[in-house]
Amino acid sequence: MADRPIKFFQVGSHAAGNRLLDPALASVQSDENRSNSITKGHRACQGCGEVLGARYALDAAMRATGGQLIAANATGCLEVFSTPYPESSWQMPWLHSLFANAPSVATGIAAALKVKGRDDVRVVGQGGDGGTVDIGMACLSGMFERNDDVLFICYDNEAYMNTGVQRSGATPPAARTMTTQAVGPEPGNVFGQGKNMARIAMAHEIPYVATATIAELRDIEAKVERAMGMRGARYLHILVTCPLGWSCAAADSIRVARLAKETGLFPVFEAEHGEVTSVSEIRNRRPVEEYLRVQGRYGHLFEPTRREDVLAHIQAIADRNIARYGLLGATLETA
Ligand SMILES: Cc1ncc(C[n+]2csc(CCOP(=O)(O)OP(=O)(O)O)c2C)c(N)n1
Ligand code: SF4
Ligand SMILES: [Mg+2]
Repeated sequence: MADRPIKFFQVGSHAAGNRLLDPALASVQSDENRSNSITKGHRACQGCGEVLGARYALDAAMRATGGQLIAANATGCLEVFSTPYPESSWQMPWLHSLFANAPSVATGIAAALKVKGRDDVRVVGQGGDGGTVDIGMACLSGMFERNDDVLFICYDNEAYMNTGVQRSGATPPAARTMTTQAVGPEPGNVFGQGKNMARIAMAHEIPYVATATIAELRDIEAKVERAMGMRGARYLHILVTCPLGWSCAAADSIRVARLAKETGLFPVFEAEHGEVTSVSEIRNRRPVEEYLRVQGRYGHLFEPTRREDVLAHIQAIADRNIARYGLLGATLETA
C-alpha cells in the first residue's frame, strides 16, 4: 500500500473511519479532497437522515464524475433547509425546481448538454418521496421511458415532512401522520394503498434501479458510483430517517434505518433492465416490532391496547419481502 499522510481530524465530515484503507476502497468521506457537496450552515434537524444520505450520494457522484455534475432539486426539506435565501449550503452547480418537475428539469439540462456536446458533464435529479412518488411521478415516468441520461435520487422519509408530516404515496401502513391520525378501528395510514417506486421504475426496464438506506453509507456510495458509470435513466431510492416525522430519537437515526432493512420491511437490492441482479441479505433478522416500537408514529400499536392484528399484518409484509427478494439468502427470484 502506498504511503499516505494521515490526518487526525476531519472538518465537516460524518465519517472518521477507514482513512487507512486503500483509497480505492475507502469512503468518499475519508478523502481529504472530498467535494463537500452539501456543507455546513444548513438547517436540517438533528439526526436528519435526508441530509446524511444526500451528502454521501452527491459526494460520490461528484467523485465519479470528476466534479462535472449538475443537480436539479425538487422542493422539500432537502431544498428548504439547504437554501434559505440568500444562503446556500451547496458547493456544486445546483438548481431549484418546482415540486412537480425536477425530473423534467434534469432532463432539460441533460438535453442542453447533449446539444453542446458536453458529454463529460452529468446530471442528477433529486427529491423527497412526495416529489418523486406523488406529484413528480408523471415527469419521472417520462424521464424513464425516454431513457434520458439522468440519475434520479429519491430521499424517502415516507411523508411530506417539509410541510408538517402529511401522508404521501410512500407512507407505510399504520403509520401516524398529520393526515392519517391514530384514531378509529384502523388507526394510522390504511393498508393496501401506496406505491413501490423502485418496482415502478423497474417496470420501465431502465438500465439501473437500486435501493439503499442511510444505515449503509458505503453501499450508497457504491451504488451511486455504479449508476454514474452507466448512461441512460437510472433511479436510486434511499430510505432516510426523519426523527421529527417518525418521532424517534435523533441518536437512533441510523439504528432505525438498519432495522428497516433487517426486519425485511425495506428490501435493499439492485436491478438492471427490469430484473433484480443483487440483493443485500439480512445479516441479523429482527421482528418488525423492534422497528415499530422505537418510533412514536407507531405508538398507537402498543398503547393503550396492543394491536396484535396490525402487528401481524405488518410482519406478513416483511415476510413477503423476504421471500420475494430472497433476503435470507434463498435463490434470487425475479421481483
Ligand atoms: C405544487 C406544490 N404543491 C405543494 C407544495 C408545498 N410543498 C413544498 S415541499 C412539500 C412536501 C415535500 O415532501 P417530500 O417530497 O416528501 O420531501 P420532504 O420534505 O419529506 O423531504 C410540499 C407539499 C409546493 N411547493 N408545490
Ligand atoms: S423534518 Fe425530517 S427530513 Fe426535514 S430536516 Fe427535519 S429530520 Fe430532516
Ligand atoms: Mg418526504
